[in-house]
Amino acid sequence: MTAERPDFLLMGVVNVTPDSFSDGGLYLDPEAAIAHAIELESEGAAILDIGGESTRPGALGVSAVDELERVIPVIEGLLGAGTRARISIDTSKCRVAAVALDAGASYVNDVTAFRHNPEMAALVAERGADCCLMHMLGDPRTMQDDPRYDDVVSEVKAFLEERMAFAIGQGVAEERIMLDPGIGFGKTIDHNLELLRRLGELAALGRPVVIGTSRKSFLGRITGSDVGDRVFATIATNVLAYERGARVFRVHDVRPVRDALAVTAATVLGRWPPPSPTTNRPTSTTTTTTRAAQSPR
Ligand code: HH2
Repeated sequence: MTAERPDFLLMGVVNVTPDSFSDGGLYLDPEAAIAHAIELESEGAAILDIGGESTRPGALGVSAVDELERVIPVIEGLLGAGTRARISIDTSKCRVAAVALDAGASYVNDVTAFRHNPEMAALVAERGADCCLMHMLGDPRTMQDDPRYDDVVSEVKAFLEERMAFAIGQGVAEERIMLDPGIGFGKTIDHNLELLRRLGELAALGRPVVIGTSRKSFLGRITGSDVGDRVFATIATNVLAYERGARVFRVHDVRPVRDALAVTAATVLGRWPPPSPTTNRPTSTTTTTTRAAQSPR
């Protein structure tokens, strides 16, 4: 046994929204969101992804003021509680990202890859923040209306290359960039499966690949499982994604995915690190059963 750290990171999802597809309304109260985030950190989340706007298909936009009212108390509360996890702000608005970075976030997760607010790239560069650039076809209102590609993997890869070049052109250091194929964002079930199957082609871009399959509707379509009962399917996709080169896993159910990936990584690498002190606190393995939102992803 060696004392090496795991070579993957878990990004715990903290949705401070009334309408997220799997946990909408559960963590709208800042105290509930902070407690949930602390729980996710204790289960092994190295990054806490705080979002104040749902991107589920058909979601209506939220103003920057409303988004800030939701996320800033949570970021401040977490830092006040002494979190050691990195705080990610899940937003496509430059203003929200700027205030979140001021409040102590150090990672910007933009599902529009700096297309919604191109000036966000310069902000990320100036602050020396890390960022995740994600692929989406269209926007959340329309993205699931008959999405089409000639070759989904090549097109997503070309998009991510172009967005990475844009970010670098705006001064973002290449080593600050992570890339995400955007599972469920303008993709059919077959598109999602092909992206997972050929994820190695995206990992070949040389930047850490982030993958977000957690509880998404294609898993429900394949298994018949309700949104609160998709942790097993989520694990299958994350294990496959790790094996194909993904290294950051955006999940709602941190503990079960952490255990699955620890064993996967140990098998692939032929060595196994012991759990770090922040990740070995015993917690319930029961996954949260949540109400299904109106629009499945
Ligand atoms: N998926 C969601 C939101 N943000 N960010 C990245 N980088 N990758 C993803 O796959 C991704 C993401 C959607 O999940 P969730 O936040 O649970 O739902 P909602 O958008 O309804 O709040």
